[in-house]
Amino acid sequence: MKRLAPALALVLCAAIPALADKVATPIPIGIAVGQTSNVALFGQEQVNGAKIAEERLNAAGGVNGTKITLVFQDTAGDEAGAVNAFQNLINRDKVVAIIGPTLSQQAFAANPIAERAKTPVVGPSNTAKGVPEIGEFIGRISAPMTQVAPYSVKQAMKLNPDIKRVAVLYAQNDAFSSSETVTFQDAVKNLGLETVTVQKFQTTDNDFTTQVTAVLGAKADLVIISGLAADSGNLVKQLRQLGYKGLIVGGNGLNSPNMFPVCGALCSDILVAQAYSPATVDKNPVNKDFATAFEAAYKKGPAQFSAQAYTAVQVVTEALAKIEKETGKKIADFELAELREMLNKSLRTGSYMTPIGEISIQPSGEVEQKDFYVSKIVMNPDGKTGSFVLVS
Ligand code: LEU
Repeated sequence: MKRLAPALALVLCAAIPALADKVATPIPIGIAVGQTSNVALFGQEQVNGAKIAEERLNAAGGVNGTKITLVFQDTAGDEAGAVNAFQNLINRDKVVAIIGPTLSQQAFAANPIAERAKTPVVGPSNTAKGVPEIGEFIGRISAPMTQVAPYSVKQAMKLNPDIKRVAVLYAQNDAFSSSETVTFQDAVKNLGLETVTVQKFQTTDNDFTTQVTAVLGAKADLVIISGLAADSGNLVKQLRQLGYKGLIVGGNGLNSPNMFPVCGALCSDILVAQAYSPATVDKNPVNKDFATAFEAAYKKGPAQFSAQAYTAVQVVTEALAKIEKETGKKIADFELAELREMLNKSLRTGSYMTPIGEISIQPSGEVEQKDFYVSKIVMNPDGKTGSFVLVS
């Protein structure tokens, strides 16, 4: 008996922390986005949107009277940063779910950690093919580019029916950009256009002379770019400075007003397909509430990455409320591990009315979204500020 005691104590000690892992209140939801590095051009917008969600949802009662609290962990711009943020949120901050990371490139590295820890992930901006397939606990509310991208090419053809020759450029060191370019190249083919050159670059590049020379040499009348904000902004700038006059279609990485200071006045007229439009406020009261609160807080209208971050927080909060309704038990009375599993299932049931319209998350983790838009960048005379103006 005496000899068994230490073993027993060991077993008990190991068991106690697990038992103690109840869900904390306010209910912690992890936000793992790029708050520093070049990716902060997107991450800042995500933080802004998520903070509005926290404030609005808590003002409306949170999860049936229990508040949520967002726990921010900066992923910076690379895979290691995302892995680190995920580990902290899962093990130290004991969040119920993680919203993030910003880039698909980071998702492929960090999401497997959440998958192993059976912690639900809701991607607020990952658009590459294959992200939900990372695992059972991986979902997203950002529609994949396979669904969104073709709209912008069709719109370019409407604006200039004479388009025939297309130059495609993409960041080859970025997972979403190399996934998105495949979608664009397929769309070009399916629409009967000809790809006259495919040019690669790196997200860290800032001199695009080689690529621009190739585009001009190939006599392209449409340019399609898949990259992140700083690189793509500089690429657009150099295309225009070296004399390219045709239409430009930008992918998801050009869908941010934070790119405006990079290409300045030369950002004008880029066409971008979007999964959010502030223009729906009249028929979508959730968007109206979000956009009004956003504008009051930041003195500017929300863009897509903010709206998607809000949506992700909203979806997690509503899925938590559904669990309470179904079980009659408060979230804080659940053990964390059990709650995380239930939350993952709850996220995938029913639909959500959000600022990006009505959406649902399929059992696979893929989002189902109805409405997409194409906008054109219009820069103001100051050459620094501008807006996305709806064209379809
Ligand atoms: N859609 C991109 C991706 O999946 C991220 C976005 C913030 C440009 O990596």
